[in-house]
Amino acid sequence: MDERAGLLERAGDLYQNRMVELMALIIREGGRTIPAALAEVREAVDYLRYYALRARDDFAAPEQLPGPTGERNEIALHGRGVFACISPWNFPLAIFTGQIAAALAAGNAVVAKPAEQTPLVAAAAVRLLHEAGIPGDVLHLLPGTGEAIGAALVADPRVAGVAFTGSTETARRINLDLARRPGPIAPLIAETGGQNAMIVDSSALAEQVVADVLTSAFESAGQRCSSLRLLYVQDDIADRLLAMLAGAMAELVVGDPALIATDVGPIIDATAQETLEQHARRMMHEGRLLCQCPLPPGTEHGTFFAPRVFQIDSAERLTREVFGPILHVVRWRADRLDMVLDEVAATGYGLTLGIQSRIDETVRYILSRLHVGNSYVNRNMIGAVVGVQPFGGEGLSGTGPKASGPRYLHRFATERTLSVDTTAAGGNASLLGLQDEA
Ligand code: UN1
Repeated sequence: MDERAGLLERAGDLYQNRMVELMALIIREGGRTIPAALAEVREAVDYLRYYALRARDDFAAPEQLPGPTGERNEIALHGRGVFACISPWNFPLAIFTGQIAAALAAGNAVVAKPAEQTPLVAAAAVRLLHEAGIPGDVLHLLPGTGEAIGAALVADPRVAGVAFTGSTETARRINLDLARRPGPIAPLIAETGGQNAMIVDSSALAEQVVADVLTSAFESAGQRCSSLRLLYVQDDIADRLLAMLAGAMAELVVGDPALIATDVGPIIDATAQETLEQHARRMMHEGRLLCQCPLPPGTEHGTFFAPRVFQIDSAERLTREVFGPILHVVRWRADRLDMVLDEVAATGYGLTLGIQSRIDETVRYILSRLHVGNSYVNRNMIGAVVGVQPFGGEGLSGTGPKASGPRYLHRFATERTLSVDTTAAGGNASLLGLQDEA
């Protein structure tokens, strides 16, 4: 496995050397802003290096296990076979690369199906992985639609496992298709959506909350599964905080992501834009528009959507994840924190959570009540760092284990145990370590 790790590290160096070219593609095809594209290339490099490191640590040699005298036991990790990696358009390089790097590091071959919207970024990435020395028959790029290519891949009994990042509905469909097909029982590693909340009490520092809300809700035009969707503000500070938020939003620049001044780029495509428009129309009836960013000249072409904030009475108004720059605000009374927590829990998702409070007891209480994959206290709630903030949710938000966490690679692998009687005739103690060569 050391050889694989070396190739992944070399790919990391190649990505780094081609940073500008990759960024240009991410901006052009994925609509990401310059800082987001930069962060994405760096994240992809981090995945390559992190999984290489984990493979060296966990996969290099079998682990010897304790047992009675005269007997030796060991356990080793092996690749499962061919992994299908099905990735989203919202991190066309980082998540695409992360899934592939993990599957390869664990000893698998990979068929990678990128999102239909971002095949060029994927092709550039696969070219660099091949250039780094990953053989062509070990890593295949298979662009196409989910309905045709994704479904065919999942249905194929030669596929030994699936890594998927995308919607909860699609993850369910993949799970069903895997269950129905003949062949091996294949694991599904799914990272899906969220209905992510930030809970703000009256002890929070309003200036900090506003900055963190802007980043969490509107960076990447809200098109991250980690993005903030539901802001719960304690009544006592809500008027002041929401006025400050409206002021800050008036300064957000929506436009061409290739311009350094742009804060919020476009929506990925016209279908996604229309879904947001529809949701906004419904919110105009069911909630109250608190503020909306101006759309500057030039944005009438393309798929731009003005970031906006609606006040609603309850999270129950949100029937599904709204993937874009729409923030929902719910005000809560100081004696009703439990109602807030029940409401957030009732969404069934558990991806990211923000807590803004300077009261440790409140923070601890909220954390004890909600079951969420990534919680962030007194900071923004996006941009999990590889190896530092392993990422992924529970419930409707995903299966785990967490991407860039210490146990991720293990799910891509199978375990084999070998037991040898070292006192038996012939003394075959030399068999131990045999799995090294497998
Ligand atoms: C996604 O948006 O599909 O922490 C997941 C973050 C990113 C989210 C990636 N790791 O913002």
